[in-house]
Amino acid sequence: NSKGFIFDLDGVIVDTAKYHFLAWKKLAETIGVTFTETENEQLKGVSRVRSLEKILEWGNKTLDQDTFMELMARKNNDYLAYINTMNTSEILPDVTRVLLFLKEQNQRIALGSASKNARAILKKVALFSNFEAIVDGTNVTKAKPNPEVFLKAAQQLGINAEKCIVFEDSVAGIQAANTAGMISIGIGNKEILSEATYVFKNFTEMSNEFLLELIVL
Ligand code: B16
Ligand code: MG
Repeated sequence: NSKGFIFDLDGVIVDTAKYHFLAWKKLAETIGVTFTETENEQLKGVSRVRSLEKILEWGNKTLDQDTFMELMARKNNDYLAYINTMNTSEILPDVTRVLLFLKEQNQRIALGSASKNARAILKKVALFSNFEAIVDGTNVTKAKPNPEVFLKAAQQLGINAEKCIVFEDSVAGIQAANTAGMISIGIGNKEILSEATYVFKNFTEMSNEFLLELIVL
């Protein structure tokens, strides 16, 4: 009895949103746009291109295509400098316990992330080998809430969508999981993630008994 457990990366396994924030803030300042933590919240789960488009919208700016591409590259370089400092201490609480428990129960584990840097991040926090399948920003053409990322992950695992469970911190990601016909588990705020099948503040609140129920479901 094997289910497919699909994890989002940023906000579920690690908190890289703080590094995205620092890198986008620096970039926004160079073009005279203010960028706040509240705005950063709205970029969670959103692709790199769409993130810069939104920042420009908020700041009422337009850029030619070349400058747009150059700024995205600059942001990513700054972001990668932060990623380079990461180690296992940045794995969010109880993520490792959940991954090991699922593995022990012979469950299938995949990553479903919008980030093009997902593989690099997983390697920095030494979790790369825990994932049988990795679908990230380099493999998908349609961003969450489109279910493509999770459907591809299920396909790579060889598990039917209705036998998959998705852990997500963004509203768009929960919607993507629901549209894919998967069980969605929100990690974060109950009010914000109200469309999820279940919501937990973080993995420390999620017991092994609960995981077993998902497995036998
Ligand atoms: P990159 P997730 C997402 O990761 C982040 O939440 C989002 O803020 C970021 O813009 C996006 O990845 C793209 O990241 O610039 O590294 O390609 O939550 O889908 O794991
Ligand atoms: Mg996320």
